[in-house]
Amino acid sequence: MLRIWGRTNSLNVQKALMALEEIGRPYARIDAGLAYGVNDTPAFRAMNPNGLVPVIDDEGFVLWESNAIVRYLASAYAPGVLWPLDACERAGAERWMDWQLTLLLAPLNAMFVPLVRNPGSGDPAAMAAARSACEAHFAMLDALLARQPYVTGAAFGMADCCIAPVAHRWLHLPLTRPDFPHLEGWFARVRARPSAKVLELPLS
Ligand SMILES: N[C@@H](CCC(=O)N[C@@H](CS)C(=O)NCC(=O)O)C(=O)O
Repeated sequence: MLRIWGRTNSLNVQKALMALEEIGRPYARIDAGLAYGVNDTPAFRAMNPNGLVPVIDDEGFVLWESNAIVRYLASAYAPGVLWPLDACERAGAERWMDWQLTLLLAPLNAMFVPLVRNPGSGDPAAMAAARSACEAHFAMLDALLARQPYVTGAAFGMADCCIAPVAHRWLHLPLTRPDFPHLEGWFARVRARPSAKVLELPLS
């Protein structure tokens, strides 16, 4: 059976869990990271030398990096469903996945950590800058979702698995947000999917 290592409150783990739920492949999850430890053991580092979650082991195929995991699961088990077969649609989806990792995540974390994980730990100026970066980034996503129903394209797909956990954090941070109706409409559609149960826990 496929195994996945990672604590459920990690957004990177949630991406992979969402993809697993979508493809319907049975899996066993092993708690790892932060209070659970495990990710600092030699056995774990033999799988992922970064010592980070998530990691999957699919019948001997070990893979780390959340977006790579989502791409693997989508292409191996859901071609034409999570994984767009059209090269342009697939590249368009991958662009938003890369954008999430390279541009969206850092400012989101710069707010999430001081607001939720280590309350009061943030520098106010850095938090203000992170907040305006997040607002600008989510405005881009809102504009995309005004033109198409899902981040992946016409149907729910791999990019939605990668961005939903980040949007979930943003939409539940204890702060006042600009009105992004298309983002919120998309998130409501995503949240109605059975796979979104992996997001249904308080931010921590
Ligand atoms: N780029 C990596 C980042 C992985 C990462 O930063 N994982 C965090 C959790 S979100 C982690 O393992 N932190 C250490 C810990 O939980 O102990 C990915 O997308 O998989």
